Amino acid sequence: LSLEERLARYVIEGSKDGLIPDLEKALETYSDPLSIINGPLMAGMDEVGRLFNNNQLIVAEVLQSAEVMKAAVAFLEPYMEKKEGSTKGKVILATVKGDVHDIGKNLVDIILSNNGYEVIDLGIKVAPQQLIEAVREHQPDIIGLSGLLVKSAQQMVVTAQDLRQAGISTPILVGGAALTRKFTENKIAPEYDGVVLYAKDAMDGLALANQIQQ
Ligand code: B1M
Repeated sequence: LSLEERLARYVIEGSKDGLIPDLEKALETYSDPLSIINGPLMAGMDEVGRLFNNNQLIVAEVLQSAEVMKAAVAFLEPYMEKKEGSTKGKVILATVKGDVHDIGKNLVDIILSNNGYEVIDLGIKVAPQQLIEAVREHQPDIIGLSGLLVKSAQQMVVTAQDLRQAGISTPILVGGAALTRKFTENKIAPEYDGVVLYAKDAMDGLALANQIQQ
């Protein structure tokens, strides 16, 4: 198997045997750590999603795949480009109520933190009320919401409504596999008084955060 295929395999098989040496090799051949994540590791995760959908994997196996992805991200994180200096703004991050998927959110956390943002991560399954309290306490410049389940897209609409009712209009950045730009523009944004932007991946999230903070 090629290095690329092996990296995808670790995620698909949920095995860490040989992962770190291969990641070390990949650091020499790929242009940057993020392209290792976005390339072979994500390809592996997509295959996991496909197999899971076809009932060829069970939740426990998908959990192991997630562990491999997390271990890979943790290993690669120190090699990612970091911009030191003044803080560009404060971001509150959360995976919405009812959703436990956090790999994408954690990636967004790393990318934003490495690029001058102060990130407050509220974790997973964050109910609107918890978010509202955190916004009042921390006064962020941006609220970042992640969700991967179809029901999470609807939960984002509810969250936007609850934030509006609480008098909050801080710009919201949304992302996650269940969302689209269209859904964001047509269903979430009309329920909110502030800006709502859709990010297709973590780097897009950074670009949009920079746009908001200009
Ligand atoms: Co689940 N899961 N899962 N899962 N899981 C999906 C999402 C699913 C599509 C798989 C499938 O069936 N094909 C499916 C959803 C179906 C649907 O709603 N339409 C699904 C399901 C059904 C479930 C359960 C219901 C299964 C069950 O229990 N029967 C259950 C739900 C539990 C719950 O949330 N209440 C469940 C559980 C799990 C595990 C716990 C086993 C595990 C998660 C572990 C963890 O996160 N700690 C898991 C996993 C790993 C997946 C898949 C395979 C991979 C997700 C992932 O980590 N991708 C996933 C299938 C898939 O997506 N292909 C699937 C890698 C990650 C880097 O990508 O999070 O998309 P992602 O982030 C991207 C972008 O979306 C974006 O940036 C990242 C890339 O740079 N992004 C943002 C994300 N958030 C952002 C926020 C931003 C900006 C960008 O700004 C704020």
